[in-house]
Amino acid sequence: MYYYNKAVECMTKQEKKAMQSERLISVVKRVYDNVPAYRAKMYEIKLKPSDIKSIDDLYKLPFTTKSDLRNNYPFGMFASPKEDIVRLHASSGTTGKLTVAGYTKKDIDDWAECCARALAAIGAKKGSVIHIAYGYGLFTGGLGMHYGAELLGATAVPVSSGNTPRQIMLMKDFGAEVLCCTPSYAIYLADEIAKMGLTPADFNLKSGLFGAEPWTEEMRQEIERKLGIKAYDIYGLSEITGPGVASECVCQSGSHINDDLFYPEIVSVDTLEPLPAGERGELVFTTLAKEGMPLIRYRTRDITSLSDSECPCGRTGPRITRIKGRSDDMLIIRGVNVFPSQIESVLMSCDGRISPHYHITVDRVNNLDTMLIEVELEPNVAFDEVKEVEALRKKLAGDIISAIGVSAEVKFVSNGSIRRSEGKAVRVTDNRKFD
Ligand code: DLL
Repeated sequence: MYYYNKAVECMTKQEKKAMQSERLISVVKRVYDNVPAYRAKMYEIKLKPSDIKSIDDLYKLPFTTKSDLRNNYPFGMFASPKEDIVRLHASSGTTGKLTVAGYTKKDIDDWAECCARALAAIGAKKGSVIHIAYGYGLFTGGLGMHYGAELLGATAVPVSSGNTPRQIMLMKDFGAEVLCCTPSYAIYLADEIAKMGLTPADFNLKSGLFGAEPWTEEMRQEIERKLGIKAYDIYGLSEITGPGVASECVCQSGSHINDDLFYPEIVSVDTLEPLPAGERGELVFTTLAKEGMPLIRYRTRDITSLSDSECPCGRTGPRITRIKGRSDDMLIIRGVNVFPSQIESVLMSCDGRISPHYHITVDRVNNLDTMLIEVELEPNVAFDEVKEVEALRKKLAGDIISAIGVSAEVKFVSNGSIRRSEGKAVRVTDNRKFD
């Protein structure tokens, strides 16, 4: 096992709690003194910073949502003077205004450490070549991993996204050991590598840190098989910091949260009451050490559960299970909640001939919700007879009903017709009008 900062990553629960309590007291004071929006929220519920005496008092504090960020666009949530902000990032999301994040020098250092921890946890070290194909720019993926790689002493290759043939050439020629990109782009890269007549043996790749979008266990197996590597999950969001809020170790049993910096809660989506470990709900974070834009009980909208069972790696922080999807990209189809990731699981476990390239279109015809799943078959799949294709299509449709309780029309589409993405894949088109 390898750690970047073992003292913190393997700290006892009591030591961690003392650290978290001390940090919470200080961050609450910081936002109360410097962010009018927080002072107003606390004033409304008659809460003073002195009422927060330990991490156990967290539940007394109000939640923060994306609307708070939007209402205070662009810099209204900052708790540091403008001249101390050394970096801005922003995330577009799928709707509305950008949400902006501001970082002080110390925030950038802490974030770099999170990414260094993530890389170290999967075996990267000084000298490892890290191919960073996350976008560089306002999106946090590229620069986040970049600073982490450099802090670790590894060799960062800042390829950014796009120009796939060049990516493949550089990965091969520079001897990349770790690939960092979205899981959907990893599959795309793998398919392009195969098309070029290359195999995993032509590369020096050992592992990948994949995140920025929901993916499934089946997708992990597919990436591992096609690229001949170990595929690990990395989670984060720009409001909290960027990649590295949590990430997997070699045990592949959930992402360890850097809870010395980001305190997690899981709350019920309906009641917002905190839920115990193991129960699925919305992930909420309180930043414990951020200066630029500290956030208190920030509702991520990501649906997951916490696990505090022991991990063989020795890290003591709680882990999040794979993100199931977002409460706001959850589809409600004929009254049933459906996450695109559930459909992906079915597609990928039904038959080895189905590719991970799919698109879901939801519509409303005569007041009834309909769902069309267009999916490509693996390249070079040949059927002897048309009825075989039809049988596979029927099997898939049957598996979907049994798994999610909603029927869908399944259509096999020609290879390459599903739009490929170099960043976050767009999996769903919802044509229903709700207003
Ligand atoms: O996606 C940061 C990031 C970059 C994470 C590179 C990992 C790797 P945003 O653009 O602000 O930041 O989007 C954050 O993406 O709330 C989740 O809904 C989703 N997301 C991020 N990582 C994962 C993951 C970056 N591993 C939003 N699994 C989050 C599932 C993820 N969803």
